[in-house]
Amino acid sequence: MRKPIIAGNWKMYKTLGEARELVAGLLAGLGDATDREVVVCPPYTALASVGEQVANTGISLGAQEVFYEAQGAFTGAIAPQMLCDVGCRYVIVGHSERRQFFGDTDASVNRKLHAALANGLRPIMCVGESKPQRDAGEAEAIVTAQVRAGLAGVSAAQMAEVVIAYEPIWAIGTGDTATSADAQAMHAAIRATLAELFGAETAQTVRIQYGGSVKPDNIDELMAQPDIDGALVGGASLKADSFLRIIQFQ
Ligand code: G2H
Repeated sequence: MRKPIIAGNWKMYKTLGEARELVAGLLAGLGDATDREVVVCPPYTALASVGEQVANTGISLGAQEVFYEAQGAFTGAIAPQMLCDVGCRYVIVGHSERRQFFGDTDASVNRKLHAALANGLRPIMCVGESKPQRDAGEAEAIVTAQVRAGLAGVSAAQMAEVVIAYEPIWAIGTGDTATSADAQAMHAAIRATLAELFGAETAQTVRIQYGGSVKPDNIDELMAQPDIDGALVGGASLKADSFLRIIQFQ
């Protein structure tokens, strides 16, 4: 009942030409499967171009970040309506790299999530623990607290538009993936938290992606877990062949 969602987070990679080439490769190999959703999240500079390229295809457009104000003197920031204007359907909020390098907090992530929802964008809210936190046995407490804080003030009805991405920080870009059992355990804990917040029925409908060194050779095992509903893919989404293989998980 939860449609799997595979999203590529290109991070700070791809010029316009490179972006067009990658999307052309994806469109050529995508086929017409309708049982899974595919999203690409290029850097801001390529959003409009990729937006035109994927219009009316099986690929949806997402942004990697958004600011919570509608407009104003906020140098360097991008507003939700600007993302809608270039065809975005999704936006990532609270990626650990934004928390680490750009000052995002649970409170700012929550404001961005609300701004996205208010403008018809579907937020992909990232949560995840660091290695020291995991080693200290605090992973579940940290992650579920991030879920509660990031979703503060959101209604059960709005959760139909929200995707959560569990990305253990120690697995990001390192080649270390959480074992599928560890990932499943955290996804189940996140779903239990959603059940507390919004009721069991709503919790069963929310899609929870795994992210952190997802690759063609680990996607099938991850997707076989009952509470893993998709993947947020960084490095392996930068080449058409590897991203297509991930999209075609068994
Ligand atoms: C985690 C992920 C994408 P990677 O940041 O969000 O990146 O797959 O390169 O670990």
